[in-house]
Amino acid sequence: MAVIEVRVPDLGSFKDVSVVDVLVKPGDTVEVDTPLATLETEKATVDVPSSAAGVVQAVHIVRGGKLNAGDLVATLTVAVAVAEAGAAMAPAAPAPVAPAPVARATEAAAAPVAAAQPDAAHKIPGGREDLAPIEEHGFSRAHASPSVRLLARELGVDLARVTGTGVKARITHDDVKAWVKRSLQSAVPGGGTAVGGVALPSLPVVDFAAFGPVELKPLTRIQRISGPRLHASWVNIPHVTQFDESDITALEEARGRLRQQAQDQGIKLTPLAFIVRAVARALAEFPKFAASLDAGGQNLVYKQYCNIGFAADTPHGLMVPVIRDADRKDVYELARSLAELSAKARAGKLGAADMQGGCFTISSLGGIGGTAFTPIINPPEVAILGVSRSAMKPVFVDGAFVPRLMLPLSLSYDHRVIDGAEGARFITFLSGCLSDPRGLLEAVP
Ligand code: CAO
Repeated sequence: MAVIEVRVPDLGSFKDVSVVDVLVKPGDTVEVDTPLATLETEKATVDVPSSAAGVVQAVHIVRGGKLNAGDLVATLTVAVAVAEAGAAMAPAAPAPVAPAPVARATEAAAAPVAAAQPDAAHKIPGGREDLAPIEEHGFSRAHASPSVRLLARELGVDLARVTGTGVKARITHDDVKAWVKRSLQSAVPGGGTAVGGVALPSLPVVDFAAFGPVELKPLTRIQRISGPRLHASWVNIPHVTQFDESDITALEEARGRLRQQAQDQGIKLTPLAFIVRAVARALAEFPKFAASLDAGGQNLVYKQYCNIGFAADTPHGLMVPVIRDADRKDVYELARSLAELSAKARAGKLGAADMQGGCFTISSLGGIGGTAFTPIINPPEVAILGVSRSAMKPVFVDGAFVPRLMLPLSLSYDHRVIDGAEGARFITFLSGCLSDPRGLLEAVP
């Protein structure tokens, strides 16, 4: 028996190359060309193949370390004849970077198949290929050339999951591309499609019962319908949320004066009626916020009507009834519509027509609490206003702090349609409308 050294082969112009994986440990039996380690240059990953068959005596590198051509990778105990044959190749003349990561054919053929059975956490219903993070050990053992490895890294494909169709099951460029194509074409959980041509990674499946007793309760029917819609909005629309605070001290004084009078007519005049009125005015000033993208995403559809939806919290789940022609209603009529539609929503009596045709949505959590939130746009609309609970705050006015009632506003908009400056202008205008109740109390022409 003799001991031979396996060193880093010629790396061309690359220096300080990273060790991304160490594939053997002392005691392992290796054959000629068994990969001992995987190195990653700026351009490709390459395996350091064993120059002889034998048993690994010691490994001299660590994962994450840096290596240069000629550095010692491992020492092997080999039969004397092998040592003599291999001596010419050892340290003085390192094996050429035979670029090829020369995994044994049998092993390489088996690896992708075994790895192609991901664990439960990576399995997605519907047979979608999962863009799970690359698992380096399996990746480095896959039978593929450096250029295929580079392509796979660029596309985020774990080669261990790809079945090779080349000679001796070698993974080809086309195999990687076909895998990505399958991944993009297949459906995502919940029955949707891959988003914007990109399949979403899956979330881990957790066995909660392993940590204690649990109880299973189904989502409500409305949650099952609205969940995928909210998800689609969240992942399809680039949301920006713009915050502001409106001084509604004067508005609340006016509302206080009118409240009893409204109540006598059976109307509950909450701040929301004024907010709907102010939003209708802001939409008239900034019609883009009531527009929608057409199906091709190349044109904006401007609407000649102003229907405003509002989120209603009901025992069955979140519903969004729509107030038709909100711009043609005064605050009393708006308050009446709000009350009627929310009662209908809570009784589960809204028809489809009550929830269609909205141009813009308001989600008011002001009756409950909170200081701000980031509402999710209700497609095909392009903006939504979140309203939080008003609070007395010290505001610096004319050289002194004075107590003012401030209403927090959160405007989310679709950044494909609305620029940040427009978002800021809209919310500033809206905030100004709410600060001056005279405009909101005017009779509607
Ligand atoms: N700041 C302070 N107080 C407020 C307020 C605000 N921004 N908005 C409402 N209030 C007050 C009201 O004046 C009322 O007080 P009084 O009973 O003393 O008069 C109280 O809060 C309750 O108001 P309300 O909820 O009955 O009426 P509303 O017009 O404000 O809201 C509705 C109606 C249907 C929007 C509301 O009941 C609701 O369902 N809100 C939840 C919406 C929701 O879930 N959004 C989240 C969607 S995303 O998951």
